[in-house]
Amino acid sequence: MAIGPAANEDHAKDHARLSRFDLTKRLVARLAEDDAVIGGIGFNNFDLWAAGHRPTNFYMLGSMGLAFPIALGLALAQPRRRVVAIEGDGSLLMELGCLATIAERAPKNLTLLVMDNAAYQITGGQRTATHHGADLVAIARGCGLSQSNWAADEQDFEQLLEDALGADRPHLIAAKIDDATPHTATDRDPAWIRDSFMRALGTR
Ligand SMILES: Cc1ncc(C[n+]2csc(CCOP(=O)(O)OP(=O)(O)O)c2C)c(N)n1
Repeated sequence: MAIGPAANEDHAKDHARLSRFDLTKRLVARLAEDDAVIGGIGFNNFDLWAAGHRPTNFYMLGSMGLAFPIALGLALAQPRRRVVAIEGDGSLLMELGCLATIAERAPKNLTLLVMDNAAYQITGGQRTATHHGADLVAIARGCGLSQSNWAADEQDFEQLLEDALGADRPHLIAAKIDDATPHTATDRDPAWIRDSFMRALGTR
C-alpha cells in the first residue's frame, strides 16, 4: 500500500507500512547469541522486549536519541561483537549528529535500524518532521553513511539485514511502519537492565 502525505511521497511512495513488531521478530530470528541490540526510547524497545528478552539486549529508558550513540560506543569497544541499534524517527531527529560521527568512525560491526512512524507515538502521536518530508535515509547518506536504505517490504528488510550483518561497514536500514501499539511494556528497572547487560558483555 502506498503511503504518506504529499510532502512525504517522494521517499515514501511504493513503501508499505510495515509492522515494527514483525520486523523486530525478523531481526531477533537472525541474531547470534552474542550479538548486542540497543533499543531506543519509544515503542521500539517494548517490541524488542516482547520479541523475547536476550541478555545482550539493552533498553534505553528516559533519554531520546541515545540508542545509536550507545551502540557506536559498544561497537568500538568490542569490535568482534556485532551490534544492532533500533531507534524511532522522533528520537533520531533529536540526535542527528551521531550519524556523521558513526560515518566518520565507521565501525564494521554496527547496524542501525530506524522505525519511522512519522510520530512521537509513545507520547501521544504528535507528528515528527518525517511526516512533513524529512527523509532520514537521505540525511544518513548525506552524513556519509552510504549504505543507508529504505526497506520497501518485509523481504527487502530481510535482504538488507543480511547484507548489513555480514558487512564491513555500518549500514542503516529504515522502515516506514504502521501505528500499531506494542502488546507489552519493557520492565522498567534501569539498574537491572544496566547490570544484566554489562554482565552479558563481560564488563561486570
Ligand atoms: C528531551 C526529551 N524530550 C521529550 C521526551 C519525552 N519523550 C519520550 S519518548 C518520546 C517520543 C519518542 O518518539 P520516537 O523515537 O519516534 O518513538 P515512538 O514513540 O514513535 O515509538 C518523547 C517525546 C524525552 N524523554 N526527552
